Amino acid sequence: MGCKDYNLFCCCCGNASRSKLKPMSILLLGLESSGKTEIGHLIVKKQRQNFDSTNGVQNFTFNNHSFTINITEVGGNKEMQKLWHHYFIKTMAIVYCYDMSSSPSEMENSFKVFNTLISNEYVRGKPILIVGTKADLVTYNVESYDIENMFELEKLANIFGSKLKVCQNSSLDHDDLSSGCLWLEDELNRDYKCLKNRLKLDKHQSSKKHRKRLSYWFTRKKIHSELNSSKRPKTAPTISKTILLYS
Ligand SMILES: Nc1nc2c(ncn2[C@@H]2O[C@H](COP(=O)(O)OP(=O)(O)OP(=O)(O)O)[C@@H](O)[C@H]2O)c(=O)[nH]1
Ligand SMILES: [Mg+2]
Repeated sequence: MGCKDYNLFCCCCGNASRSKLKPMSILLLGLESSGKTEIGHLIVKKQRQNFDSTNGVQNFTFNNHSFTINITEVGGNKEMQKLWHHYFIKTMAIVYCYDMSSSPSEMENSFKVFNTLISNEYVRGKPILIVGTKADLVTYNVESYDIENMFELEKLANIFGSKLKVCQNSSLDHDDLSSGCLWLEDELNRDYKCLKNRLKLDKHQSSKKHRKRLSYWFTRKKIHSELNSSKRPKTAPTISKTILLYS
């Protein structure tokens, strides 16, 4: 299915009306300067105009015969990384970029961040495409399976129930990125209904948690004001015990 072009999703197979297109959301993450914006432009086949670092969020939208694909890149600097988790709940899949030309310690850091990402409750079980970028700047030969072995990616995928694929991209050759994208397309097509239901369930769970936190906070506030308003006997339970009894 799909063409052998480097588009994430084939755009040559039909002209379904926009209203019938199903939404598909993908999150594009990676450390600062790992090549996310470059990959976003390659996927949607757009010429990059701006080479600034992404200090915020950037969207790439693309339609194929049955889906409208919304790729959201969130900046990779330390401050932006703190915001990544806000986007997990709405995403069906992740494209994670790491810079193949970076030093071993930077690479290690990149996969440390990846470990935290894949273990998040709203990411577990979702398909992830890992893209090694800037392969043209690497002088030695590194294969995707070297990265899989080095960072024990298969083990991680099994623990957290996510399907993983590693591919590489260079400014000169996009074939491997293309096959990675076709893999992701297949995964999303196959599991579309499940992923849709998963997003609904996660949204429901998260608002339930939020309501619980709010009600706990209000109870605490109410009890505190009641307790502070009257003189308490020495034998009365401590404030924290009283809150526990009430909540
Ligand atoms: N040689 C080479 N340079 C690349 C490649 N991919 C990205 N770059 C360059 O690396 C720099 C950083 O790439 P970006 O795509 O902006 O990185 P980013 O991950 O979006 O960075 P932030 O938005 O700051 O988190 C840019 O100057 C790109 O032109 C590549 O495959 N080869
Ligand atoms: Mg960017």
